[in-house]
Amino acid sequence: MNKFLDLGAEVSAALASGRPVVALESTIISHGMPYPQNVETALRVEALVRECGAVPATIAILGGRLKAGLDQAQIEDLGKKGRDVVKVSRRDLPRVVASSLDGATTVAATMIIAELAGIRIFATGGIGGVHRGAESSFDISADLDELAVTSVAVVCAGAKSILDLEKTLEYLETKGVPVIGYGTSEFPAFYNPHSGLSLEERADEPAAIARRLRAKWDLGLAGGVVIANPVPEKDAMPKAAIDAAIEEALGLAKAKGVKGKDVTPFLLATVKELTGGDSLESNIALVLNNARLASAIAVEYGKAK
Ligand code: PSU
Ligand code: MN
Repeated sequence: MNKFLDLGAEVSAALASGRPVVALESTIISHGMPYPQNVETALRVEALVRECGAVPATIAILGGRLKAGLDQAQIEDLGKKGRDVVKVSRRDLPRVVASSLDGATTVAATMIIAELAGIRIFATGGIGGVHRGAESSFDISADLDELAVTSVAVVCAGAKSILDLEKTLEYLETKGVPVIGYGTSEFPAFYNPHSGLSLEERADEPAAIARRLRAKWDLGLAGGVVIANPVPEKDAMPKAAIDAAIEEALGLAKAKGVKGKDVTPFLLATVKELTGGDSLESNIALVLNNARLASAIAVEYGKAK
């Protein structure tokens, strides 16, 4: 095992005996949702994964140690610190480890640590992507390049339309990353199941997804897979309301000159403010929905050997 990595006791036992494990990220806790809903959601997600027959492994960096499997007090602490914790993507990992800092891991960094731990399935809310205006800003999330090289399947509700979803899909195609719609042939737009962008790959059963993951990795094709799980209609936000909030948030980001790794947290927080509690409710519901699907895939992946 990697010398910087610590597995939680439950995670370690599950991996040793080949039982299903689902990785969970921590930037969604520190930067993605306000306290206390972030902690409540993280704990509900863990409980749901257990109910579904898998072991949750929330991933973060504490005192410079990579952690796969946090306890309740550690999750509570990350949630309370919120944006004071370093948001860690691939390039931040060495600094945070070498300086013994705490870090909340993005999709990219969570994938890296999950792969080091031997965890193949990961549930989150939304992935990063190609930002609108990327043709001049060059702002493309490191999550996409991570998906190209790190062999972990990411279950998400698509991506928020703070991003250019069409370019995001093009980029994933270029990088050889399969995008599988679960029960849909359309890429979901996070708060809403519809983006109007079609997907070539669809699967209607967790077992079918597990077989595709086996096929990819047994072919020696390293890299991730995006499993796009639409938010249930009952939990979706009306497209017009969310689009208006996103436009306003993008305008504010531009006016304030927000740059680099602060762009995504700024947009997420501003959209949340502008839409009140509704978007948070929707966000929580879709994360739970993704945890349920990821658990089912992890169970099937264990059988698909
Ligand atoms: N999108 C969301 N919620 C999130 C994030 C993105 O809807 O919490 C977080 C994830 O941790 C993701 C990161 O990996 O933001 C992407 O940040 P950036 O665009 O700076 O790569
Ligand atoms: Mn960026």
